[in-house]
Amino acid sequence: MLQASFRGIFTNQRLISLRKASSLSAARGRRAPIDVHPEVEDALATGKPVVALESTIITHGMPYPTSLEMAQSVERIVRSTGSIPATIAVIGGRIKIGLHTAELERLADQQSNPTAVKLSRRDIAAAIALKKDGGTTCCSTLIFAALAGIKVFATGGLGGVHRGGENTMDVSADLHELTRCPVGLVSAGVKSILDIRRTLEYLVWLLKMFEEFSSNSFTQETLGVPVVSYAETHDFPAFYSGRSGFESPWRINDPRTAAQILHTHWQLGMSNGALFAVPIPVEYEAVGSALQEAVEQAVRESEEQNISNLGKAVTPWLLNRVGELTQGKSLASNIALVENTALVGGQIAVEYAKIAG
Ligand code: PSU
Ligand code: MN
Repeated sequence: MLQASFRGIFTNQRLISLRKASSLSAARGRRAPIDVHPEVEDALATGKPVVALESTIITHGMPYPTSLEMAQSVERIVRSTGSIPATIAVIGGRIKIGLHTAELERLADQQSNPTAVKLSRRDIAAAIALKKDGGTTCCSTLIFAALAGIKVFATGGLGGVHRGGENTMDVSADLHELTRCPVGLVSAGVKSILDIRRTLEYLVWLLKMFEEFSSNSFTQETLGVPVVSYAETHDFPAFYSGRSGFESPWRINDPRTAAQILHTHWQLGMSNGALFAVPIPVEYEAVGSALQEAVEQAVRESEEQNISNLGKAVTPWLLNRVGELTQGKSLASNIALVENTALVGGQIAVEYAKIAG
């Protein structure tokens, strides 16, 4: 009865937009320190496509000023698809959903202002209370995108299970966050510094690791995150190269189908996210194997120097070392793959907005 009268008052569309707004307005009601860029606010209120972008790649993933140029170019690419970019970060202890130019510059210029921290879920509250600047990882970008009602997020590489993760227990909080946040994450797979097989097992086939204890192996119990290769084949991409040798359970190759997967997933009330893995553009494939050799060397060095025990410093150290070993070639590939996921993310957000209305 109550539901019927609700239907009478609100159209389905208005109900959906009310629901979208609710967690953000509830957080604002609790006076949480969140600023939404006016352009993003307008897009969210009127159902226009929005793409969330992370900022650890700006503060800790690339050297300045390349980091700034990459961030600006990625925003331009998102715009070229008809979507609105929302780069997410923490500035002076306030969460920013969409950055003004000066904020983006302040965040990127870690040479004159080397204060920004790398923010995962565990760091958010302390960094805000201490009024820090921070780059959001995939994990914290997922949290804030979900809070704002942004449905698509584009980045380079998702975190995952580190090499030797079975001993160090270093598993990025990015993975678990995908089980909590209803956001479609578009990436070039996971960074090749990681253990891709175990990362996929963790996301999709958790029980496969314990096969001897289970007769029905990985079909029953999983973290339940849909992993979809956005490509010609099922191959799960390996960041600098399009193929890791491991397969995703699903494959598609167009934004409309990606949007339909997301829409169906949430229509059914499933509240987790999904991962669309987009291979690096084919012209970068040739340098991919040389880069992978540098990755292997950097990982070996990190083990010899006990860097692999340093928690959140491991990823920036490895990315920087791979950059040194390849004289910047890894940086060019990294930019190309991020720009490519921004393009695909923008296209998916446009299609999603059409379906979800
Ligand atoms: N991929 C990149 N550069 C980066 C990262 C990924 O090319 O800087 C960042 C992302 O923000 C990702 C994070 O969420 O590294 C994972 O770090 P950790 O393993 O500490 O969770
Ligand atoms: Mn890590």
